[in-house]
Amino acid sequence: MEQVTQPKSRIKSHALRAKLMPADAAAELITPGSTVGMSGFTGSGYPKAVPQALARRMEQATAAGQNFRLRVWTGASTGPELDGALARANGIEFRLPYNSDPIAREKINRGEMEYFDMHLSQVAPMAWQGFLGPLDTALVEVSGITADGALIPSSSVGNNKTWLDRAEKIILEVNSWQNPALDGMHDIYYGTALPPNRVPIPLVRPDDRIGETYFRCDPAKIVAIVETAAPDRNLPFAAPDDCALRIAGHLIEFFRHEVAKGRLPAALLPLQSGVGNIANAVLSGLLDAPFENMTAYTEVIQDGMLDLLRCGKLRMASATSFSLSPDAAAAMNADMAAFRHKMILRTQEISNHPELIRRLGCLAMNGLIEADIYGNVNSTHVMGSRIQNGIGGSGDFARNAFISIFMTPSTARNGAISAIVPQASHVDHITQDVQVIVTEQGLADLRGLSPKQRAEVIIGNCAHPDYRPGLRDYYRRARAGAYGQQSPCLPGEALSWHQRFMETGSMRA
Ligand code: 0RQ
Repeated sequence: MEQVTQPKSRIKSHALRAKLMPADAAAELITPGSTVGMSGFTGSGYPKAVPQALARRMEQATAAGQNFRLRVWTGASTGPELDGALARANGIEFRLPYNSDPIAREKINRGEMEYFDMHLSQVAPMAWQGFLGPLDTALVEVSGITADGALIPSSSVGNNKTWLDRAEKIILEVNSWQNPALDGMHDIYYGTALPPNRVPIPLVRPDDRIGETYFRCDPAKIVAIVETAAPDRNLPFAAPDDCALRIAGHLIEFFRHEVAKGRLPAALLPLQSGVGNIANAVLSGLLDAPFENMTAYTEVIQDGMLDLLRCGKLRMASATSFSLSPDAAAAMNADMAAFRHKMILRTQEISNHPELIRRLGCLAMNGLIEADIYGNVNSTHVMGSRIQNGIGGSGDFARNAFISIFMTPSTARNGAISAIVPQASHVDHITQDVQVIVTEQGLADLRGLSPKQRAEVIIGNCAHPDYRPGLRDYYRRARAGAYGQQSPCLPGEALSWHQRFMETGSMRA
């Protein structure tokens, strides 16, 4: 008989190997209506087999006229095998804290799924405070288990520490696709507490290590372990288009100016960069910029950051997750020895901690859906009611950054929508938390400006020329007819552009 060699197991603990089972059997241990804390942050480190087994159970339940739905907590967005599969099976009753899955988005916007969109730094503390209810099961992907039962984290850390601590029972997926060199890269801090017992977090530089490399885990709580060998699924980035390049150009020029004025050091300050094509274009733009020895204190390490690390311009990056295109992930995995000492993955309550962001003085760069002429920013709701993704970490960073920057093309949907509007249809970041707005048209430096001064600069520098006359006309009439002159507005008209879009498909008059 042909001899089959077993791949070397990533589970070094003999006691825990006894808990190995197929994904379908593990999914049987999760009861309908329960709350499951899953790993996953952007398309990294999420469980890939058990959620699909759960989705099959959910579909069978539906076919039998029964209901099988779960309350799902994660780190942030996950992949199609988790959010996509469960949402398609109509299996998510409630979801927190950030979602970018299109099927789940559709369910939320149809009112078929409850979604608690919250600051990412607040998920773990709220779970500990008990505000979110009990956690029945932690379903967490790890990249290995040591001989003494410690868990080697995967390509994202997210809220896993909290899920493992809080859950009544634990199901692990051990994914041998993950690079073994992840071992040693993580920094899991166990010093957080609830008031009145909180103490300062001893991190003063982005490269400080303040915790442990593994998750602690009570082996008695582990009820199942499933082995997988499946890739993380992040989407590829588009090559930066002209618009993204122009936004990047304005921002880099601004940084040069701030360095020249002595307001930023030559190495800048720790960078935080949101996800998406524009953020990635800015990072790519930094490749040719004159800043050396930069650092990043951010949520996600994306393609552009990897390039900066590779050429040495970025000295190190601290995050809670990778968010790499398939090509970049393959390139990193092939060259992990060169990268692993330059990267630290932390829990998201530390990567996004307001205390640390304020102390380090991060330069926060995030995307927006729309900004109004006074600088209030909507990051989440299209036309004020339809969720796009969620606030993610943008609020954690924007309020506490050294400079809080928001970036966007000046129009959306082929010019039918202006990203600069008379009044934001929903506000995630109040004007006080927004210091710079950048579009391909230009950059508005709002620091030290009153609302009326802000309006002049935002309309003049950021709005698309097609929409400037309309914005100026509205602002002029608001100056003439508003109830007060601090932030002049005409309440009956302020959202008329959005109304026009909903009626005609365009904001154009
Ligand atoms: O819709 O995909 O249907 O075409 O919004 O817009 O231009 O591709 O931009 O990918 O950078 O996303 C704010 C959503 C921007 C993102 C947001 C529509 C547009 C398109 C996407 P389609 P783009 P981006 C750390 C930081 C909150 C979380 C955050 C985000 C889609 O940056 O989710 O910052 N931010 N996290 O058509 C109507 C407008 C629109 C609009 C864009 N004015 N009106 N639709 N769109 N502007 C990361 C984490 O926390 C994990």
